[in-house]
Amino acid sequence: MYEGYERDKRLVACVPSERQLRLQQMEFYAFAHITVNTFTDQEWGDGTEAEAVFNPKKLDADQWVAAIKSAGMTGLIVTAKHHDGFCLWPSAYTEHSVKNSPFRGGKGDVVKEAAEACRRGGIRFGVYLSPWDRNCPLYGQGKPYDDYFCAQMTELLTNYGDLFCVWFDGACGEGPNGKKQVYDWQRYYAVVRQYQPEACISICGPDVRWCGNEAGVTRQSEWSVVPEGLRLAADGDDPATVLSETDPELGSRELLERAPALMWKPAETDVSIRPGWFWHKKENRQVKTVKELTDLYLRTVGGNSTLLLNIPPDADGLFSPTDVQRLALLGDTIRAVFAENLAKDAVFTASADDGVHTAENLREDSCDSYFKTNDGDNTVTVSVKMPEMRKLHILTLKEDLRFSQRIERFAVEYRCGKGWKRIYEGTTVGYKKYCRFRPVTTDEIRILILDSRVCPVLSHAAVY
Ligand code: FUL
Repeated sequence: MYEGYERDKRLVACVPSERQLRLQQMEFYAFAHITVNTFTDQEWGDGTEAEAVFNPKKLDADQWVAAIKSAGMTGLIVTAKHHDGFCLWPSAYTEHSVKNSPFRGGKGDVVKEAAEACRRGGIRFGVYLSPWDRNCPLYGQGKPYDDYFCAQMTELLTNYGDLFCVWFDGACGEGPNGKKQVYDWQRYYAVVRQYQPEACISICGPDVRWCGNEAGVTRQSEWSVVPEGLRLAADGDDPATVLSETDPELGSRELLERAPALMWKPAETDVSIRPGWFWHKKENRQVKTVKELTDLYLRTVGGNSTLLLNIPPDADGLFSPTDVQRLALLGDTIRAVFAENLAKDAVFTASADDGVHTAENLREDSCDSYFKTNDGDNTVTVSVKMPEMRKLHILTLKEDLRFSQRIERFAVEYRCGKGWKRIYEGTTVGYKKYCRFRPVTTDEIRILILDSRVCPVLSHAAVY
């Protein structure tokens, strides 16, 4: 038995659940932040807003879905209840909802309209819920609030079809003298699992973790295997003793070796297309450019994270023209970049394999086949030989996550005359890595896996 066997066993056993894998494969999906804030020009409502302010007269969730799909996104998460406690659906448990607003004459249900539009459009639907509720008088009383929260959640989990995600926000701005509610998380999770076993419980939940910032900043090494017990840092935590989502080294060997147990928890990057999460007229000229969005997409989806991009509906209930246009152009750009895999007809060879899973398995982006070296063999070189000279600027690599996440360091080189030139150096791969480099014209590239925690298992390689 080789050294490190015990550590490897732990790592190899740490793999995604079916629901985690499904969400990862969705890659890129949308957030839509809308509530009373859209009408009061706030980012955080305080719960005293009159229901009467909520009136998105032209709300058209099909317009949202069309724009979302034009960018290539696969799902939508709507803020069913934000910190202000206003419910976008006619909850039976509070008066603070759409039912007492002028929206659709008090007969409206934004959650329903969004869920149905997603179904019509063939994309997945999910809900955002803020446990912090600044309107509910029970907030801070413990179980009575948990009862209220679970009852509302049950409405959302049972009346709107299949959900791909329940997104629990961790924010709470009560401050030192504010109300203190100790959430019964285990109970919340049990309710979600009972009614929507396929849904991921994200952020304040076991399935998906926050990337650690809201600015679209990505880590160079993004790991889905992280120490168990990782959590959002709370007020009063000693940063030296709490491992939080914001730790830049999350998932490093050092941290894993110290961790009593490991867990699979992939990163999600949540970021808004505008400076704020909610729509503000004054930000109409601050919509992220197509260049910024493309870069964000390539860094996140191609950096072992999913991308959750927020597009806030305006006071009419529509995505603004600029946002709609940027999304369509983003989709066009992504489709153009990945239009043709130039390694489709290449010959794949490797310096070694395990005798069964050869490098040829890298050609198809498929979950059924993979390339693997022998146990204990943590470095390998894979060559991709094309039938002619081609101009390339991106290499896509994917690990087969059913075998955990293993690669720690790699490089990419291209044939240049009789020699090789290095064009890229990377660390983690994970679900997907987009290696971007200045365009080169060549007929062969090679991928050098320079270090891996356990023998590498790759599922796909492609060039564009
Ligand atoms: C944060 C909230 O405070 C923001 O308003 C927004 O909903 C963002 C996605 O999460 O914690």
